[in-house]
Amino acid sequence: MKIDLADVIVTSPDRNFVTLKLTTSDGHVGLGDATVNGRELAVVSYLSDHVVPLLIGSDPMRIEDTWQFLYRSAYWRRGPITMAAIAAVDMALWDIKGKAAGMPVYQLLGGASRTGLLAYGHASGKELPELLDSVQEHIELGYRAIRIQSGVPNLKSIYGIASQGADHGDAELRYDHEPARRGEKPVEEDWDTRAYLTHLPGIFEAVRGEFGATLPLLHDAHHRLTPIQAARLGKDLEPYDLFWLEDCTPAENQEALRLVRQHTTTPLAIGEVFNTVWDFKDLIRDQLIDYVRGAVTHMGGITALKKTLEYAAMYQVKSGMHGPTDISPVGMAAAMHLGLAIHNFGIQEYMPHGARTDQVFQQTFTWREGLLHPGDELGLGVSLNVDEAGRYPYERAYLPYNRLADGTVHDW
Ligand code: CS2
Ligand code: MG
Repeated sequence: MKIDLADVIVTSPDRNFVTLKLTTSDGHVGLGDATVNGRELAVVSYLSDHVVPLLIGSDPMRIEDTWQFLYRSAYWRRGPITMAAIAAVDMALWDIKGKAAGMPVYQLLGGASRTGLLAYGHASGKELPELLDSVQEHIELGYRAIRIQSGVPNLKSIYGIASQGADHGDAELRYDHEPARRGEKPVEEDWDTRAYLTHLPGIFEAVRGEFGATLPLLHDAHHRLTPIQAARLGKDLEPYDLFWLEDCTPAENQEALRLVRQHTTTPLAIGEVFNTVWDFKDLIRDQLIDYVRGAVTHMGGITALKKTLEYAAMYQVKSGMHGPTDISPVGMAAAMHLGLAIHNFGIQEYMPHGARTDQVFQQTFTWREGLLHPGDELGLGVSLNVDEAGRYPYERAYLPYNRLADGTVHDW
């Protein structure tokens, strides 16, 4: 069996997606997600101009060798664009191998270690009443764990608030699901750490008051705090027993989490912007985090994330794979297959995709009683309707960025 065709398909049903479609001499088709939000075309070029010529005529069954070849022969390693390109090839090869072997990918990865994947949903509100309604709504949708994002007084726009879509002139848009704005320039937002740190503990007190002590609650600080501010927030939230506090501080400097860990027992999740095991190495070895947020699409594929999670298992650190709508249905399927097979599964992020996206990508996963399951179709279990994809050409879009009151650029 040889790879005969390699197509890089860009479509923008509800948002931009980049998908690699490999076709073999035996007629097997493999799909891989290569979507990097706001920088999609960079991966398209990396794949089309540099990787595709290397795949044609190669043996699709050699997944590990192909991974090592693409990672080492490039000479220039790591980074979001390179690792998303390698991830797409890797996912497509696992998809092909599952179809050739006549089984779903999770069976190739060692079989199911659980009946389904606990997943969390995204409740949010500019004000408390809206937030409490959103929590109730997600409980009724079957979520057994819920992320809490709240507006902050005097801040116009903040990450993670669904209803802010209307403020950006698109009432249909769930801003927490899709923060990237179509347009020629990124949207500027405002940020004030003191206002946020003062406001958030009261929000969790109210949510616990309303929904009790046992509902698993998560929060995403979205990289905006210094290590000592993150330490303070973690401590202030301890009484509300969070499932996790996510991306509490930018973690290029992995040492930063040591200061946070010294001051709080609130569980910490990090890594959605990471691309290799090296970004996690010290954080895992020194027990500075509890959940690995890496996504299959951004961590170099199933092959690489599986190794990172096996390393994490040695330190009892669990998976918490990134699963926003900018991870395509193919990337989500890959996350579910890996999550079903590994032992140290923690939780899966789950943001349902839009109706147009569901027309372009036919998926077979199930959502039942708060658990996801990838389904038992062969391979990854996702197919791409190329004609439907062709109806939605790429549209430039950017993630917002932050400026402080004095005009300083700040982490978004
Ligand atoms: C977020 C994402 O889901 C999350 O945890 O951090 O929504 C993130 O903002 C987007 O994926 C960026 O593209
Ligand atoms: Mg996040």
